[in-house]
Amino acid sequence: MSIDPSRLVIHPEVKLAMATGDAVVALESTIISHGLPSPRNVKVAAEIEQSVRDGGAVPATIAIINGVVRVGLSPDELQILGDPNSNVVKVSTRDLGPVLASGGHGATTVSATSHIAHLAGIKFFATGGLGGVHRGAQDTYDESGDLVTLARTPITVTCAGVKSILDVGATVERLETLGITVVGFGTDKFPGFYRADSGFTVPWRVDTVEQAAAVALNRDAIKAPGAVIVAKPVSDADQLDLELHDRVLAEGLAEADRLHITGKEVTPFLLDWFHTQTNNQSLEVNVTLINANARLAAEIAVAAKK
Ligand code: PSU
Ligand code: MN
Repeated sequence: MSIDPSRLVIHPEVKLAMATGDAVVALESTIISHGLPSPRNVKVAAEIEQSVRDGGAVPATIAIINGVVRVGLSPDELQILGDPNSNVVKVSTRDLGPVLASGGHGATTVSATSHIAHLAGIKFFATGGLGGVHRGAQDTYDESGDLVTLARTPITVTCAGVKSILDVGATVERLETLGITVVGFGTDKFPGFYRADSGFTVPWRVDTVEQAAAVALNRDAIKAPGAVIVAKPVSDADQLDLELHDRVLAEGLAEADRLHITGKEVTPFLLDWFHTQTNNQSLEVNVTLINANARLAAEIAVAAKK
């Protein structure tokens, strides 16, 4: 596939890795610009890339810088994304055209990152949590664009499930309807991001990176159109205290409602609420799990090339 080089630039290290058949893992940038507080976000962005390297793969963080999609970023570009004063737009797939046309900066969500990674030929992607069906969606229709993109994008995404700020049961149902493969990594439970067990189950389970790679390779062989989600729970020891979690969640949902927060602002608002209201305990869980996911995605990508 030929890509217009004035619109999309693949970092030389990523290009070389792909040309030589080395493992590459895509990373999203919304988590940097809109999911984690500054200045910690820039440090975490570098740590996540290191976790991919520790797992034996080359990281390709994806974002839009000055109206150009970048697959693989320089430290300066990570800095721009993490700076609250750089006017970075949250970019889902539908926002790609307008943000490129504007010449501005954009942080890509799971949706836009999956699309770009697939376009660039990258098969593995690690993130913290997917977007999903919001609570009250039966009235608001608020369902993340992540789900429909994952329904049509053959990529393997390692994540810790979805956050309990969402309607987890409805999200699990939509993943099924949309034909998105879900496998638990070492678990039969659908992970709940801050908590290891969301209370819902997964339809498939793998226990090794070779088994996860086999699912991805067989999906490719049969050209199933949708994504494979490898759902890895945070360890029991690292998860957020249940009582704290439930209290902060209830208060955050009530506050979002009171402030009439809607649309793409809902997720960043609730993430920030969790971080401030738990005294950053949720932040530590978030950082721990994203690094674990990045490393696992790299190991699966390595296993897939054997
Ligand atoms: N869930 C998280 N952390 C995040 C996000 C989701 O636990 O940072 C980000 C991801 O980039 C995801 C996006 O793709 O939020 C979904 O936003 P929305 O619900 O507006 O589609
Ligand atoms: Mn939404």
